[in-house]
Amino acid sequence: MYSPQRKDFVSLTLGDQHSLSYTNGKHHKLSCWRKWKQLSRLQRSLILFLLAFLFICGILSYPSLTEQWRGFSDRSIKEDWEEMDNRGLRPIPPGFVPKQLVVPLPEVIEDIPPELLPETQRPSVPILPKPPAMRKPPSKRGPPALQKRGNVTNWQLKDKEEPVAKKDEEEGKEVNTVISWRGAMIEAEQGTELQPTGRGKEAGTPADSEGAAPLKPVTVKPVDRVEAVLEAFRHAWKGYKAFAWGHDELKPISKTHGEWFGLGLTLIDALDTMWIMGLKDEFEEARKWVETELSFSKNVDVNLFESTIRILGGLLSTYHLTGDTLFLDKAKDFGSRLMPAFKTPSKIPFSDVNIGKGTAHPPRWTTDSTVAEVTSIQLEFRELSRLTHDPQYQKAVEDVTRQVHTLEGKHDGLVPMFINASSGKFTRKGAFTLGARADSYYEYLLKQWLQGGKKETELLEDYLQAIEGVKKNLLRQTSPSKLTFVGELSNGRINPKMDHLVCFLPGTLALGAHNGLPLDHMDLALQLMETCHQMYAQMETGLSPEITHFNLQYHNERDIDVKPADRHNVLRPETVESLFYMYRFTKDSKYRDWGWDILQSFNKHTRVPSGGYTSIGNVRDPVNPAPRDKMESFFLGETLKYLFLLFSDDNELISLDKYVFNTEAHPLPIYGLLHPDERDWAHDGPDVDLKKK
Ligand code: DMJ
Repeated sequence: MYSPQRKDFVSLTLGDQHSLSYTNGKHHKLSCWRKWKQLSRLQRSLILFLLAFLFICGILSYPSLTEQWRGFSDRSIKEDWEEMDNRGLRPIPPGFVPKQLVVPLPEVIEDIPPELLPETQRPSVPILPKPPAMRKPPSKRGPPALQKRGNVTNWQLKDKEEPVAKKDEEEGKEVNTVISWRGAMIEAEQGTELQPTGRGKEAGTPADSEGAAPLKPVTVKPVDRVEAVLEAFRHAWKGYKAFAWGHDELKPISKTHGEWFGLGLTLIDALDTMWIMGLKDEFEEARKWVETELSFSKNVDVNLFESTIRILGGLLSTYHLTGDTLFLDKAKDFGSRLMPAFKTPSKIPFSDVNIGKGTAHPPRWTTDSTVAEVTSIQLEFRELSRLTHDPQYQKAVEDVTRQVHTLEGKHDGLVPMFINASSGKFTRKGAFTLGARADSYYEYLLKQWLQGGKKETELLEDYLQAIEGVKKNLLRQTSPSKLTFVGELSNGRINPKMDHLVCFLPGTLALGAHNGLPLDHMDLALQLMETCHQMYAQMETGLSPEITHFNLQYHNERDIDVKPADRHNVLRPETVESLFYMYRFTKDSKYRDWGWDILQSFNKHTRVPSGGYTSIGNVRDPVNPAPRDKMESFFLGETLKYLFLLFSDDNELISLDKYVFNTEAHPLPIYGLLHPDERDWAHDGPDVDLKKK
C-alpha cells in the first residue's frame, strides 16, 4: 500500500475552481510551477517522456516536412529553384539559368512535357532539364490552343469562343478528336502523330525498311499549316476590327486602340497580306476605308522611315498586286507630303515630318537621324518615281545613298548608327551593329541593287564590303555549342549580344547568294539561321527575346543568356522572314518546321481570346508571359505574311526573281522584269487562284 502522502504514483489532479479561474498571469504561472514541484521525480520523468514521445510521433507523421528539413542543410538556393523549376511550380528567378540538356534520341523526348518542346522533335536541340517521370505528356497533338488548358494563362481562359479539345478523357477514352482552328474536326489515329504539311502534303509516309515486314499504312490527317496562318490572321483581324478599326494599333487586352500617326497603320500594313492570302471580304472592307476615310491632310508628325516602309510601301505594293489606282493615288499624295524631310543643309533627311504643315525636324531627344532610317526608304521612293514619272522622289533618296557611300567613319564597310542632318556626317562613331539603327542599311544595299536590275555596282560593292566587315569584326561562336552570332563592336571591343532584328540577315545573305553572290554567304546564312532558331527553341515559351546574350567562355553550360530587361517579344518578323527565304532557296523542310513551332508558340502565349495577339514581357515564363497589350502593325504586315509564304507550296506566289520585299515585307517589282503595267495579278481580284498564275 502506498501512503497517500507518498506521491510516487502518477496522479494528475485538476485544480479547484479558484486555481482554474483567471486572476492574472503571474498567479497562474506560480501555481503551475508549484504543482509541478509538488510532483515526484518519477511522475515528472513520466510526463516528460510522454510529451517527448507525442512530439516525435507528430513529426514522423509529416514526411514531406521532415524530408524538407533533412535536406535543408545541404541544398543551395539555386538547387531549390532548380527543383521548383523542374516541377513547373514557379517562374525562374531573375538571373538563374536552368541546366541545359542535349537530347540525343527522339524517344527521350517523350518524357519531356510538351510545353517545353517544339512540336517538331529533333535531335540535338538543347532544351530544359528533364522533369520528373510523373509528368506524362498528354496524348493529344496539334496546335497548342487545341490541347489541354493546363498551361493557359488567365487572360487567355476568358475566351468563350476558343475551340477546345473534347473532354473525352473524363470518360476514360483516349482523346483523338479535336476541334480544328476553323471548326472542322480533326481525327488523329491513336498512336500516330499529326504530320505537318504545307498546302500540298509535305511530310511523307514512314520510310520502308528493306526486308522488314511491310508497315501498316498510317492514316494521318494533315495539319494544314496554311490554314493555320489564315486562321491566325483572321483572329488578329477580328480584334483589330472590333476594337481598333481605322486606328494605328490594336490594344487587344484592354480592347481599345493605340495611336502613333493616326493613319490606320495596321490596316494599311495588312492590305497586301490580305490580298496575298486571298482574304477577299476583309480586303474589300479595308479598301473601302482607304477610299472613304483615309486622309493625309492632317496636322500630324510622322516618322519618315516608319511611315515610308509601312504606309508608302504598303500602298505601292497593294497597287502592284491589285492594279487599283486608288492605292497609287494615295501613295503619291503621301509620298509628296514626306518630301519636306529632305530640305536640310546636307540633304540627309530629318527623322520627322508634319504631313499637314509640310515641316520637318529631328527627333525631340537628339539632333541626329538614325543611319538605318535615312538609308532604308530608297526602295519605296525609287518606285514612286518610276510609277509617277516624277524623278524628285528618286533623286532625294539617291542623294542620301551617294553621300553615305563616300562618307568617312565606316569600319570595313560597317556604318555607325547616327548621322547628323545638318552636317551630313556620321556622329557617335565607334559603335557598330547589325541590329537596331543600322540593320536595314545593309538590307537595302542588296535589295536596291536587285530592284535596279543588278546594274548599280556601288550598291553591290558597299554590300559585299559590309558582309566582309561583319565576318572580320562581328562574327563569333558560342561555347559550348558553337552557335554563330553577330555581336556588336564598341570602341574595338566585342559585345556578345544580338538583337532579334539581326535575324533578317540569314534571309538577306541567302537572297544575295541566290543572285550570284559568294557561296560562303549562304554558309553564313545557314549558320545564322540555326542561331535565330535556337533563340526561340531555347526559351520556355518558344519565343525569342528582343535581345540575346551569347556565352563565349568554354566553361559555360549553355550558349544563350537573356537579361531581365531584354525578355520581351513584340511579335517581330525577322526570323520567320529568313525562314521563308531559306525554305524557298533550299527546300529544306526543317525551316517550315521551325516556322510552325513559332506560329504555335505565338498561338499559345500571345493570342488574346477576344481577338488579336499581344506583345509579351517575358519569354521565359510560360505561366505568365506578362502580356503587354499591344499588337504591332508588322505582325499582320510581316510576321503572318512571311509565315503564309513559308508554308505555301507556290514558289511563284511573290516570286523572289520578280519582287523585292521592302523592310516591312511589302513586295515591290524588280525593274525590267515587271513593267508597271504588266503586273502579275493585275485586276484579277483576290479570289483568283494565285497558285495557278
Ligand atoms: C519593322 O517595322 C521592320 O521590319 C523594320 O525593318 C524593323 N522593325 C520592324 C519589325 O521588327
